[in-house]
Amino acid sequence: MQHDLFSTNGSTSLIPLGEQSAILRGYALALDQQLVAEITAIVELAPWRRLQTPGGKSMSVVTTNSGDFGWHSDSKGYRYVATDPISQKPWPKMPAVLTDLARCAAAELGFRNFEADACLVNCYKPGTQMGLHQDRDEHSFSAPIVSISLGLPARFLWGGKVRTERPQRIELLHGDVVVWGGVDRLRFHGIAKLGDGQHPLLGAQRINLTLRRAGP
Ligand SMILES: O=C(O)CCC(=O)C(=O)O
Repeated sequence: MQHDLFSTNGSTSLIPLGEQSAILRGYALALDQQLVAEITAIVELAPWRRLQTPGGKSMSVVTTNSGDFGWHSDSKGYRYVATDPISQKPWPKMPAVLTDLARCAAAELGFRNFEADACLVNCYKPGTQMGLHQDRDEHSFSAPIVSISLGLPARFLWGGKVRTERPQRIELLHGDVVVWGGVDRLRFHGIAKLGDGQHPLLGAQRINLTLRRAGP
């Protein structure tokens, strides 16, 4: 039972979102300092950048990546790339703590043997947001998405399979992990405008890590 590693304090509860999706409340809490140290190391090698949408708009959040593939957006479209377009080097290696955490969290929802090969790291400052979207740039949709929240609380927008379905708004807290896959894999989701605040570990920001299987 490797996933006991991540819920040793017994504080994790599973809040269902859909048939094959849930919030694992506090699942990553015991690892928060280690995760922040890994993010700091990633950002040293692949600094935060503000991506442009294919239509030329600046994204609200700043991002970076770790793993075999990194999510990128510019005038050529949304896609995964194997090298950082700024440094022309491979993205920083995915830390084992992230692949292990993602595998264990996915298994909690019944998605066995999830091997993430991409981790998109998003940094939100108060006033920034992420609009409703689907994660659909991956090679296949058979693997789930595992999303880790750190820092300031945020309202997660959890929509349906069509953009027009009104999303639920659910609070995500420092240390929460959201998993969605299977019939819920293409649900629209986003983050409402982040409120002001100061988090003891991260200050006035929220960092989100989404672990995906981007390649075959
Ligand atoms: O910040 C979040 O919790 C969600 C991030 C997200 O939807 C994405 O990176 O596709």
